[in-house]
Amino acid sequence: MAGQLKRLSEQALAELPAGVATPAYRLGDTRVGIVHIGAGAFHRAHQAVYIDDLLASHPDWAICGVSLHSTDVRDALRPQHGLYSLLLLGQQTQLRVIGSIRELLCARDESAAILLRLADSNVRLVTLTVTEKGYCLAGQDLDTAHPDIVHDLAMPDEPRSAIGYIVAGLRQRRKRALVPYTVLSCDNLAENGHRLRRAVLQYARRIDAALADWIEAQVSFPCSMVDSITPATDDALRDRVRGELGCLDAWPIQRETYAQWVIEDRFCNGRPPFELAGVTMSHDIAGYDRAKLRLLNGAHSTLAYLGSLMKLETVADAMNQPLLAAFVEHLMRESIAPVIALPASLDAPAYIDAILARFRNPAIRHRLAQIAWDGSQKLPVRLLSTIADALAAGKSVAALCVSVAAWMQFVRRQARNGVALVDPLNDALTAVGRACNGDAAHDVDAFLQLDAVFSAPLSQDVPFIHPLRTAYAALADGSPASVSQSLVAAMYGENR
Ligand code: CS2
Repeated sequence: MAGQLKRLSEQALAELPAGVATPAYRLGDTRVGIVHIGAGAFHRAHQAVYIDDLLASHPDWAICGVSLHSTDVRDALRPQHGLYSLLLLGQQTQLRVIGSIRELLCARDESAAILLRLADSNVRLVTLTVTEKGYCLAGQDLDTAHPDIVHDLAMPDEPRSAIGYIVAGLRQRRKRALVPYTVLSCDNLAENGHRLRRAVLQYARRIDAALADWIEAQVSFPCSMVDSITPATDDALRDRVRGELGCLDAWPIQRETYAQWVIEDRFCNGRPPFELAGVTMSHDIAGYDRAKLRLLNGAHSTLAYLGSLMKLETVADAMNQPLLAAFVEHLMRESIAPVIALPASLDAPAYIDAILARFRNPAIRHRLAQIAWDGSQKLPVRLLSTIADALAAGKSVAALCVSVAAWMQFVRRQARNGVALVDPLNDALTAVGRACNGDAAHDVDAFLQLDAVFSAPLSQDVPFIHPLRTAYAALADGSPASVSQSLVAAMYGENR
């Protein structure tokens, strides 16, 4: 029974069942060299695992995991000495205990300790997974009206935002004549390093122009591409891990076996030997980034909205619907791959095959509702940029418009049912959703007014608006029958 089980801890490691992989190093032999902002499940399932692979031979790169808002991760993992279990789901499953997060801090009540860490000369790298909205951007620029940015500009020594912390740390290092740290975005955003650099510089310039000049000259912000499907923790996982571990882990996580990390090799203060852990170091990651965001994530969001309209629960459920599976395959092969610039070395058909197989992974229950979160932030990078490229190339956007229209119908349905969206634009989206009356021209135009999602010229582009209205009308009430009809129409229309 749970009540009688010991908690996962450093002492418990020696007693774990033989099949459970444990850290290949003594926790006490490592030293914090990385501060990671946003210690959520994705970080723990991805970057922290690569670092876990390195610590036995390179103990100076352990992680201090920072949460900006919630104390949950810290409170769950601190009593476990930062240890947590990761269930890898593939043809065979593997349970592994990860030890690379050696310190956990929460900004809510440990701000001073975080700032101290950022000023620690042993820390040479700051990494981030704060999701699209954590960058506080309006378009390409820093959103200076964002409440956290307004707060941080007024009180730069007591920051709330990731940008505020990065700059507060760099400010202290400059004052103490320390070498700055590299700032590495690990978020699923196109050109993540460039965006982050721009936001940091715009913020720093408002505080201290000389500081901004120093950051501009001294700090590197490499881009990176991250990939691994990581379904949220659920009770089934907790139960399974408890059974296999024989002790209690307050927050186990899970992911598919597959993982990829491509990092631009531009570091201003040394770096872990990432290659040894299977990371691809590159000087041009834009192509990899585009392939991943536009193909995998574009298809994922498409399945999330169409599948939710059809009242399906998981990605695998959606892939079990032959028409839906055929549609996302068509979308990737015919509508996305031909219009985006992919890396020369990438075998696009094989990459798409692999994505389809990953979506079908029967070992994973990846809820569509989780992928549907934050649509207003995801749509521009995952789908709208491809639509802009297709239009520029004079190609049909009919199938891509089905994906966008499905999001609109999803928003409309949630608003009608009084269900709040997990989305920073929830209020604006719900207002638009409530004002929809089912007339495609009226409803689509109302959505297109949302500048934060649809910027000009796309929002005024007739070759986009016309098929979008058609797709929206075809999805009608979002019933499985109307969804199926609209998929057939879009595929047929594109093949003509
Ligand atoms: C998903 C991603 O939730 C989502 O929006 O599309 O988290 C996806 O699983 C990862 O990007 C895969 O690397």
